[in-house]
Amino acid sequence: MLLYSSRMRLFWVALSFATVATLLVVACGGTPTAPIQPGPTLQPKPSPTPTLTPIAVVNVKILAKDGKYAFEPATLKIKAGTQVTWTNDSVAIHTVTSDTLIFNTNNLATNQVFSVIFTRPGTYPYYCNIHTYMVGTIIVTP
Ligand SMILES: [Cu+2]
Repeated sequence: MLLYSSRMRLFWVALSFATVATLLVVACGGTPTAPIQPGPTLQPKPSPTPTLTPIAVVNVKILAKDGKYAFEPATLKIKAGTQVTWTNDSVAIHTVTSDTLIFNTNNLATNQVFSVIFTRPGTYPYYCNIHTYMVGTIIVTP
């Protein structure tokens, strides 16, 4: 009698394990019952921003200096609304890449230019993605 009851308990234990295992398989491999989440809705394309007219244009040269490439001037203080134009005056390829990626260029070949109009006061550090020692900062005051 004791043996039978013990076997019965084993049976039930085994059965419940089997049930749990079945549920797990269904949970893992079955089709999800939750509705499929729709992908992010497409945002309407923003209308083109009106062309800003800068209050001034300041140039930064990308050049070779003391055997290294550099942004010249490396630190530039400007008023909000000023356009900064970088010109690659070296024979190498460079980028002008914001640390926070608010602006970034493709590779700038010799004599290629890149411009940004800075409208918001703040400090904007940037670097060259090819020569990461090349760094610069634009400081924009109100
Ligand atoms: Cu560079």
